[in-house]
Amino acid sequence: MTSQDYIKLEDNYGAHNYHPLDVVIDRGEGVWVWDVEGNKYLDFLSAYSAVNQGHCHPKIIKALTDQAKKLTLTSRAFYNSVLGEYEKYITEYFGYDKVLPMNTGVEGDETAIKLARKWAYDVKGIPQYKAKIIFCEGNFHGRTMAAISASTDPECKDGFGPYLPGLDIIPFNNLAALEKELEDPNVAAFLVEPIQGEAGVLVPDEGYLKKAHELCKAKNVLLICDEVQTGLARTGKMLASDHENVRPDILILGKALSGGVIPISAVLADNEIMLVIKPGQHGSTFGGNPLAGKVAIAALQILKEENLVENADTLGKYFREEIQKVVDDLDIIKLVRGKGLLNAIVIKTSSTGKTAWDVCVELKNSGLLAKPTHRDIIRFAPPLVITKEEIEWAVNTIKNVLVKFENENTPAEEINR
Ligand code: IF1
Repeated sequence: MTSQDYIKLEDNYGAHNYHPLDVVIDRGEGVWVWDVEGNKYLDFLSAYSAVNQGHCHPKIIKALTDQAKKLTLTSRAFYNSVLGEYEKYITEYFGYDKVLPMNTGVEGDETAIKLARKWAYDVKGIPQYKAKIIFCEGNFHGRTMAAISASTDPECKDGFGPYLPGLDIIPFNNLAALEKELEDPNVAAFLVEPIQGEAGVLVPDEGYLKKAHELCKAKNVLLICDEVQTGLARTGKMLASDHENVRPDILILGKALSGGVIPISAVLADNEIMLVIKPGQHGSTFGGNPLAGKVAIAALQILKEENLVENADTLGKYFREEIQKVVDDLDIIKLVRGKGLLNAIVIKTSSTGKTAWDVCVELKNSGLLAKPTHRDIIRFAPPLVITKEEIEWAVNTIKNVLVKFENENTPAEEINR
């Protein structure tokens, strides 16, 4: 079968809820993937930062296969011989009293919302069902009804109402708006991505998260950080909130918690918050399964053993410096921004007629896989095990594609000058 055959299969039998690039990936190892024709690509998306440790990391695959032969799932109706070990490991790793294990990222967000509401009634004393949670414009927390109710992106949201009440929206990176919203005594929590991923890798002003946390503390409001995308070494710190020495009251992790192997998410908090949820009030068939426990421990160990925080920091700075030179040289690209190895460029679509999609198609043809977000933004997020040489290759590839587009789009009279 050729790539076109596989694409046709998906088109015929799968729901049309995605519009992928025309590449059919068959195999992955570290930062590289191969399509069904055997062409090799550098993965510059990492499954939206799930594959921070690289594709099929041998240590994670060993943890997975060893445990898979022994025990995969018990449900939480019984204890299992891995969960406690994992819970001890992850809580000590991040310095929280307790963890609540789930599967997908959005389940982590749902769990945090439920925790915050329950805490609001049981501990803070907000009148029953009056609790509010503040979100930011441009947020992305997943696809469930709660997450899309909080969304301001019409593409994610429109057509799916009625929406969940009790969610307030304020502009991102705006402390005055937060302060005003916090005047309402019924606010339970502020749920925020330290860097907005889907919005196009928007890095807020320095001090924003720190000050936001202080404002929340003063009003006895919980700070919930969604670090599903920004966490686990991606931005050059273990957590993006570490850049400001902020310790969220509730921390949500996902994606790279499994190194992209199986869906694993986690919500971390201290006893005062976590213990408001009692038996029967929340859970999941697969959450806390022994396979996930072993995989997550391996995935977390790798981040430290392979110095992925430092690598993301160093190579991220290098990447932005090099791409900044391209920004200075070319008209077609407006800017580069990001932290660590979570970066984005903004393409000037108006002047060229080319969209971020066109650039990604050309990058793919040059052996680099990246994904546009919105019309004019391309996210660059390679696995964190990437080397300097591979980053250099990527910079050159990106540069060559942009130069080609710039030249194609230069009007004739300009060339004559
Ligand atoms: C899709 C973006 C990335 C997330 C944050 C929770 C979740 C996500 C901060 C939910 C998920 C993914 C899901 C994917 C596209 C995507 C994405 F483009 F939308 F912004 F990563 F960059 N919090 N993000 O970023 O996690 O339930 O999916 O495990 O198509 O939905 P999930």
